[in-house]
Amino acid sequence: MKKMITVLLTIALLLSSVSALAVTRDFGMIKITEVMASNGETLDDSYGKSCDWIELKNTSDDDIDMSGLNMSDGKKNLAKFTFPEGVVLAKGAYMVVFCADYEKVETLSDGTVEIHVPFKLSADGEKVVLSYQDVILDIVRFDKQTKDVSYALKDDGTWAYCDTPTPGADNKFE
Ligand SMILES: [Ca+2]
Ligand SMILES: [Ca+2]
Repeated sequence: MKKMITVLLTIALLLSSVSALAVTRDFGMIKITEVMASNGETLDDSYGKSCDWIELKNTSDDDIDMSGLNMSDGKKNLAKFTFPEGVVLAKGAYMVVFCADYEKVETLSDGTVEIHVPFKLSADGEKVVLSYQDVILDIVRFDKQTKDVSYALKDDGTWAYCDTPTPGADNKFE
């Protein structure tokens, strides 16, 4: 019986170390995939507000602990928002961040994490920047935006206006 318990404990320890390894902080694998700087009817936050939004994707094969990753709308102040402890983006998953001009990170009743960051996106064009410790990891520059048309990453790595926005899902061009 004692041996059995030891074996089970060993398996439990192995499993916990495996799952710990599966959460990385490989921020270079977090990509900006879609941006909307003039949101009218496309997407509301849980308060019913149509804030501008940024879509991120975890392109790695591991879940990523986002804590410490910075986000901004320019290069002068890279850390307008820093992801707090406890935000994990699952492998292959998308996250939509609302650009609301105030900071709030909360878990909704359905278990999803809703993030509002303290800056807005200008429909006249600006940037979205991901960084860690002053190193820029991903940056997207966009020009003038039209209401409810997103600016989205294509499979070939280029960006284009997209009139079929897909916040939180694979980009789609028609
Ligand atoms: Ca701005
Ligand atoms: Ca999308």
